[in-house]
Amino acid sequence: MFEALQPLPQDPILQLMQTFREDNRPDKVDLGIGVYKDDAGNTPIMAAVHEAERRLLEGETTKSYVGPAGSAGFNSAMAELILGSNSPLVRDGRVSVIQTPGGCGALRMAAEFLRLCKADTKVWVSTPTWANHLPLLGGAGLTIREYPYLNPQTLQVEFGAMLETLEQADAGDVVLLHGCCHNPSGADLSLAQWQEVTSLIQRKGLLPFVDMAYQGLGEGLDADAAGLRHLAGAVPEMLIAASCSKNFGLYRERTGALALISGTATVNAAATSQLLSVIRSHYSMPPAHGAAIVEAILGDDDLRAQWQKELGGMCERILHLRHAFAGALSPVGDFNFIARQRGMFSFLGISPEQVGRLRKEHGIYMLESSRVNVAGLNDRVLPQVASALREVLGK
Ligand code: PLP
Ligand code: TYF
Repeated sequence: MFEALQPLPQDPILQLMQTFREDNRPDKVDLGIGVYKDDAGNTPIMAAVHEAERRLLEGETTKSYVGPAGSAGFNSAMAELILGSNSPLVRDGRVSVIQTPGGCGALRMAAEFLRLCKADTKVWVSTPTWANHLPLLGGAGLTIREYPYLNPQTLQVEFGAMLETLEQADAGDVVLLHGCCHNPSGADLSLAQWQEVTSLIQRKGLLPFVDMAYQGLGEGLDADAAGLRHLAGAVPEMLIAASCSKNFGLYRERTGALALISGTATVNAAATSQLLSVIRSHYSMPPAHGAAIVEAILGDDDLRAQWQKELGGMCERILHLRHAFAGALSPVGDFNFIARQRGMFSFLGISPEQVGRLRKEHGIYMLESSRVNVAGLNDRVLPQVASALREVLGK
């Protein structure tokens, strides 16, 4: 049965991570995979996470099963993190939050749930979007449609074209939006634009689905969720896939959550029971460790304050690097859009051939699309990257 199978290429992002590891040039620079890095190029465990783990190890008494929804304490802490404290949605029982294996688990379970709601569900995704959205959502049987988002010339949001295309969506279609720190472009909607999209979604009866993978890494925990919260306050139904991979640095622990918002508490109870049944038929229950860490941090004033301070430092470092990078590239061209964008990613807008030269001749790694992870920079390598880019662009 297996003999007919042909080998498939790896995920290009993970492949690039491996190629980078195997490169033994000492001055190589990794701007590829989206993991946060400190000035030394490391992705350290956050101190708050370390401390939470220490406490868990001491206090843990059982490894017995938790259940398909995961930990109730984690789920309510995540509801507050995503929707804000005192959310009327939580108070009215219109939202349930379910612990999932990473943001990917949330995206896939949401897709499976949507297919169960309506077998021929269409989901509109931005052009471009995170490459994994296609297998995660399309693989569950949803039909993928695209709306224009980033103008490839200006590398800015083409909002008019986005709205025009979404006008063509049918009632019941799903619209996937990036909560903040758009991957791969870093170009986010302003709050005024979120408000306009919200009106369109309401008027046309579309179902919003927000992927929130970088809360706290754009401008701050509340600022990054402002658009999402506006939307959640205005529509009857919504889905949110949240990830704790970046903002808690828990990548390999596979920690995330899926929020399901319904029109009434009664509808939400029934919908949640269906979602839990979908989960049971896929992996039964999520892994516990990462969620226990998040729960310990968010449930303790000191640990929470420490985590917020560390996350704030990461966010500030990225903002600093965005300005410094745009400045360092000013002799090469106008890269000021990088300073205006948010989160870890921006496109440089150079060709795959130029990307290849940067890697081969200068040991500078980025995705073929020219997406860079700004967090992979530091003040030391900025001049090196700027001069390599200058050479490759012939400036
Ligand atoms: N969504 C986006 C846009 C991402 O960039 C990522 C990942 O890194 C995720 C979702 C999910 O990440 P994870 O499954 O590691 O939580
Ligand atoms: O876009 C990125 O680089 C991150 C990390 O299969 C990532 O979202 C990349 C590939 C992948 C899972 C996570």
